[in-house]
Amino acid sequence: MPVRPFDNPSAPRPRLLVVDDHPANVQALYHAFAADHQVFVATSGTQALRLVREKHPDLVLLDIVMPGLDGHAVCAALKADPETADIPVIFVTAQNDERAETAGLDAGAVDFITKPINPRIVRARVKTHITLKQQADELRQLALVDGLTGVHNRRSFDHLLAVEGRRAARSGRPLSLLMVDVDHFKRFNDRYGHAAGDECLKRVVQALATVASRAGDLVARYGGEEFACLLPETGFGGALAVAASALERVHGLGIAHADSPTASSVTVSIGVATTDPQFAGDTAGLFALADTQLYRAKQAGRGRVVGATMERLDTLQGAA
Ligand code: GH3
Ligand code: MG
Ligand code: MG
Repeated sequence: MPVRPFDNPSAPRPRLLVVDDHPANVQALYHAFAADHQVFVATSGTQALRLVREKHPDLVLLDIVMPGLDGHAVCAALKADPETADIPVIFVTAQNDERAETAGLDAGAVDFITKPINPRIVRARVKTHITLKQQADELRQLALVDGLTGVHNRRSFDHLLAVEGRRAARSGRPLSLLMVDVDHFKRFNDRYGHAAGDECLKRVVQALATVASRAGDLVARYGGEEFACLLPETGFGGALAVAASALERVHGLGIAHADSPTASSVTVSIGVATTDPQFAGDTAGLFALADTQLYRAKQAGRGRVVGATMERLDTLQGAA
């Protein structure tokens, strides 16, 4: 179980943004947190939005009544932007009525504190909400990362494939997918044991990450001993080159596999698929094509790359 950030002296100090147009209020909050938080200060709504994007605070303490952009508007803007929507906002305001409180919570605030502030109460509430935020971040992260190899898991891959598919359809740029499967891995486990098998998978992933290393490239564990490399803005030739490097890198690891009929050390088979210029975001089609190529690579003797590009839609028209 990871150490809770507040109990860990080496963890970075939580980052707090204090927003209030009155210097006296800013000072009171600053003093309540300066000892064990990194505190940023904004005196207007516009400045607050800019600082959130620059400083990525863990929590925002937000005054409601301010000239110009008020607290409700700032909170709504933060919640409308996926980049900032998860940052907890606590309203700090002199208004002590239920209507204001409800409106604040409706705007997406997690809590409400009234002025004049009681430093101990504000500190306790802030601590609670930062801890909750950090725990939620950790869970989100765990849900997307493969525990053994540290790369994207299948769930994360499915999501990113859809995102990149839409991007490729919009931009008209190609998108390539490599499906990589370790050859005769059952026999590897049978001979060397499951722990050695796990170690082998980790090293294979490292080799894949080395070759699929351009900005935007991603490696995922699709399942068991099967991996995916998604290569945005990469055409068929480039994808085949990456696949050839991956083949070589894995073989170059020199992990002994005495029971493999393919080679004396661990090999992979790779299926490559690339979209065509008319790609309409059919990521299921791209995936199926890569999977078929992987199957063909296995059938053709393993330890090799087989690839294909998606057929142009117009070549299918009139076929019936
Ligand atoms: P092929 O060349 O046709 O791919 O043969 P294969 O033996 O690799 O394929 P098969 O699908 O028959 O077996 C896959 C094996 O991978 C079976 C399973 O025990 C092993 N495996 C799957 N996940 C893990 C894992 O996380 N750790 C270890 N050590 N082994 C795993
Ligand atoms: Mg296999
Ligand atoms: Mg397999």
